[in-house]
Amino acid sequence: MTNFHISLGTEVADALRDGRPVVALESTIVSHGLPRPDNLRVAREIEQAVRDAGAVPATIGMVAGELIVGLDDAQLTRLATVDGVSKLSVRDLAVAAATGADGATTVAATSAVAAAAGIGVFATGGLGGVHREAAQTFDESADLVTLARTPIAVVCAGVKSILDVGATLERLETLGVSVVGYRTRRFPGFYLTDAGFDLDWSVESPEQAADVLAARRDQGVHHGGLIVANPLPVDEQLDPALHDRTLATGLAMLARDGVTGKAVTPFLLAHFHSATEGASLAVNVRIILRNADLAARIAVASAARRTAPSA
Ligand code: PSU
Ligand code: MN
Repeated sequence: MTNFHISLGTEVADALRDGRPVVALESTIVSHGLPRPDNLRVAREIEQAVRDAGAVPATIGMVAGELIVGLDDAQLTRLATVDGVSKLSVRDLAVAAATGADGATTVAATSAVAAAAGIGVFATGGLGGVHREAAQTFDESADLVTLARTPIAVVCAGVKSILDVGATLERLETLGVSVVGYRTRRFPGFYLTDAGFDLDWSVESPEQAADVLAARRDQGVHHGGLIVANPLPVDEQLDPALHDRTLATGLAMLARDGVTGKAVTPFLLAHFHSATEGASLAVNVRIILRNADLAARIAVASAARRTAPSA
């Protein structure tokens, strides 16, 4: 595991020292994934959802080159509101630190930093993955290779439906990343409840997810992530017809405007938010809040197992 120079927020430091449950949260969804001014309000709501379920939120990001686990409200506000916040994947962390940048961490960077800080559970919206056209563009999110080597449980609503979901699942298999559905054997597609692919495994409760984490420790699994795929209920998903139309126009705009690289995901998310007149934003927020709640419950169950005298 990488040794990052990390500043811990006070509350997070206390919780980790005492073995209390902590949930890592990413900042890219705040700075690049959600539109202003909703993003700051939602960032605070995500933290509150973690607290309501009994865990301590640790939102991760970089402020003036300092890598922080557990941003305080002023730091969170800065990443949500100032211009020029960089989107930081793992490879960017050192460069951004050395140049004193403000940056928001992706799933990849958040996972790596959280694991290094000793946090075992992380909540996000949707993972990055293999992009459509990846056979030509080679565009595959660093989220995948990072999860192959990082011991963390990521609660997400599958991968964003803007991706090639089947190819992403194949890559996760190759990379040895465990995938379990939460109360489902169908892989969710972020805005959509069901992305159209079966899963081999599911867990039925936060306690069972904690059992999986405990079994990994017992088996000496010190690298490799666990994806807990938590779908939206069908009646809360984005209307599939609206979704498909919006995706088609978004992909056409990508090609027309020549958008590539790390700009692709923020571009498509922003297109969804404007083209659906806020419908996708409401769905996106629901996804993240539900995942924060589930991640906190898993962290609570996991902490209880670690502190309980063994039977
Ligand atoms: N999930 C969301 N909104 C987002 C992202 C995920 O609901 O903005 C971000 C995450 O930070 C993820 C990143 O790691 O998109 C993937 O970007 P890329 O495809 O460039 O790797
Ligand atoms: Mn990419």
